[in-house]
Amino acid sequence: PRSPRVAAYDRFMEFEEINAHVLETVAANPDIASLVDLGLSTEGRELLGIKLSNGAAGQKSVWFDCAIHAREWIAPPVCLRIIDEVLADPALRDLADWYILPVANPDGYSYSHTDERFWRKTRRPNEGSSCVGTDPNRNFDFLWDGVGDFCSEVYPGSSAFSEPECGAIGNFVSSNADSLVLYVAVHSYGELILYPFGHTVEPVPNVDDLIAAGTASADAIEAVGGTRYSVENSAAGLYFTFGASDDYAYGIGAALYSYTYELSGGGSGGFNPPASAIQTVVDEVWPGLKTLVEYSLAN
Ligand code: ING
Ligand code: ZN
Repeated sequence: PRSPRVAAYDRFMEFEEINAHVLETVAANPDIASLVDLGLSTEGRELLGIKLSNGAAGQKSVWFDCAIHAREWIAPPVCLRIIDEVLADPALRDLADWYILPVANPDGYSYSHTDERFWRKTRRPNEGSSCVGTDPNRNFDFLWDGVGDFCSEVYPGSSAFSEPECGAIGNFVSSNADSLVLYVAVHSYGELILYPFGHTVEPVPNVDDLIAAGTASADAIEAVGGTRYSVENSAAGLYFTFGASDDYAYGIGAALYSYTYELSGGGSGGFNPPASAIQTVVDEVWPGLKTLVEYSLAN
């Protein structure tokens, strides 16, 4: 069985359409797909993930989330492409159980469609300030750093996991630590494959495996159309951070393989590629993610 329609890659779907697609996909593939209801966002939107499985007990698992940053519209199509591919290929489901959350910050994502195209944060109001929102990728409960200005684009929140969207992912990751092998957060932009940690350039214990898997993934991406992603420690490759989601998944010992993918950019400022770029990005990144899954499960 297949989804009644595969996802659209010719336009940026709004949140409601993506969630409808997830529900439709689950309904049409009851033997393979199930809904992972992670609860509600601050404004009451449903955090709907999807599980794709061969149904066997004791399988390893892999996780992907997209668009935890609102404006990074190129990310959800990558999550939807994963769903399409894993639905179509039973061998992928024999590798692991796949968990995919196409829109991790639905309030911000919706706001970026209706009000402010380049909105990044969540939409929870900050008490005592007119500046709204928290940077969800500074809000995870691993070395959370509480210093920050409400109005900053990287405001870490009033406490670790103050944002229900982050708490929901954190709760899933920590409660599935026994089976989870790979955690991937899909962002844009930069053509980077980032591995932990964000707070230090000191190599983590399995840094050689993280680099080897990341490099195999980058090679698979490059093989499609020549785009070269570079594999870097997040602190060295970008900037120092605390409370990022991949650092959480790695730092609490849940996923030995943990990454942030920064997809290709486009448009003014980089966060605004045209819809015509979607197909190319998903076509090149899918083989990279498949390779990453294969590597992390084999090593
Ligand atoms: N970049 C990430 C950010 O949250 C990142 C980069 C990832 C930093 C992981 C630290 C850890 O700032 C974007 N584009 O959001
Ligand atoms: Zn981001």
